[in-house]
Amino acid sequence: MRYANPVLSGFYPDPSVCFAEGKYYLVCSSFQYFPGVPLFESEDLVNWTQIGHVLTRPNQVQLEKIASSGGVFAPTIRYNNGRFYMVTTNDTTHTHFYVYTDDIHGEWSDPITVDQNGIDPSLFFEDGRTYFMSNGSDDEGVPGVVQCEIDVATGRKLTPSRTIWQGSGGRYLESPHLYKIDNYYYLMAAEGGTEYGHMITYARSDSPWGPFEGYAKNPVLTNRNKAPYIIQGIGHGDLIRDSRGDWHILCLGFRQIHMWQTYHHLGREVFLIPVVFGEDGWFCAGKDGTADESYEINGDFTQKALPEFTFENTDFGVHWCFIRHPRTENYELADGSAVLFGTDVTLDDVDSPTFIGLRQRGFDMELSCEISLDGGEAGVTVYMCENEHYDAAIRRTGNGWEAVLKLNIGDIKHIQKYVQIRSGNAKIIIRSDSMRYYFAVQTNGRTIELGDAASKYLSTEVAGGFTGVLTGLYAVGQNRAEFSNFSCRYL
Ligand code: 6LW
Repeated sequence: MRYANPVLSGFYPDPSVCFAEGKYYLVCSSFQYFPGVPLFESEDLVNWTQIGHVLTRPNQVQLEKIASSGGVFAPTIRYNNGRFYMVTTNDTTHTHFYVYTDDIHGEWSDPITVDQNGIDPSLFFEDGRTYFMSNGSDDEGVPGVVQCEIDVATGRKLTPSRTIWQGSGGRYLESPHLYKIDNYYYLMAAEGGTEYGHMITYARSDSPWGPFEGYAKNPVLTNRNKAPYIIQGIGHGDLIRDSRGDWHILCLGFRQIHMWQTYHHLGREVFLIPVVFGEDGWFCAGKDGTADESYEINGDFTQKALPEFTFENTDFGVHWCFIRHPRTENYELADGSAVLFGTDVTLDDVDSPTFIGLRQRGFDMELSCEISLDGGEAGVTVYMCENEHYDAAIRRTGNGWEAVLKLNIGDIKHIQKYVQIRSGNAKIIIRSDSMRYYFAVQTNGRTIELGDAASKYLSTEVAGGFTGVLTGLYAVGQNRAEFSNFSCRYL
């Protein structure tokens, strides 16, 4: 079967995967968004269905007024003795913590913290022992991949934290994962930073404590010299064996908006790359150590296209998310409609505006939604963060109603167009391709073009940070906004 990358499109960075009870489970970073840590299930590593989130209760993660791209960094998911573990870092509070569940479709535990520095924690279980590793520096101050043994019931350290590998020389040694495969312990990590120089490297040893011998041809996977090519930034991955015995890396990467335009706004997405072990026990990845758009995988199944996203076929508790902890009294989310009550908190604030969003899943999108509003402002935003977002909205004015397109690009806050309309009832329409967004409003039987704007100003290269664009419904002002007939399709 031939599949196309990314296998999970849109802002789902830092993938980690495990196999349990006949299925694969995948988690991703979520930063300031709530619920935290999206959780996916798959039977074939190619088709991923979101089954919920790991951090569903505010007491599991502190997100109050945290900076965008702070909060929940790269998670790792592992399965041991009938129990799933998800370990991550709240980068804002500099805390590593893990939660666990015995029912992947149920609730997860309260957090258990581990006192080691750095980011990107991972767990490795063997013979009743639990190894905890992250990047950072050890108790002696030596930087690298740092490891200790913990009591998994309490998170208490049983050994000092020791640096076990310092990578192949690239900057930002991150995302370490330890595996036992046949006779060796393999330590796989990312280097180069989550940018155009990103890469995956690895080493092996006959002990989980090292010494580790680096793979002679590191990096084992990178697109840093693959150009011109749309897929860039390949790195931060997890190794997984499928049920047929074939090996793969699930890793992040991103897609530039154009071959010659080094911008990406959809965030870091998930790529599936084949891995082959040689006789000597060293493995290689991709065709030539790079990530391509399409590969063959063994198995008799098909890769499903993205569905149309509507209120009927999405679940507010599974697919949608809030910015930081929502004030739940401001939402009435039912099948078929979403009622949002606005507050004085706006999309420009480092706070929790009334907003529900879905990740933008592809470049070529057609989105529409009807709004019925009694005052203030409500609309649809393509939202990268509080500094970079484009809002197509309707709002009450002193003497009536208007439709408006607002472009927010860093310090530049620009009203592209405003047009008087007759009532607070209108349909917002947003179309996009990789380079631009196009905005329109339909009301009283006429369609009014509000204008268009470049996607690159919502990109990571402009906005900074680690997230990607969400399409969000929002309300601002002391108002009631009813959203209905939501549809979002990818062409
Ligand atoms: C993550 C680090 C990284 O913790 O980006 O791609 C950081 N790599 O490993 C935030 O996603």
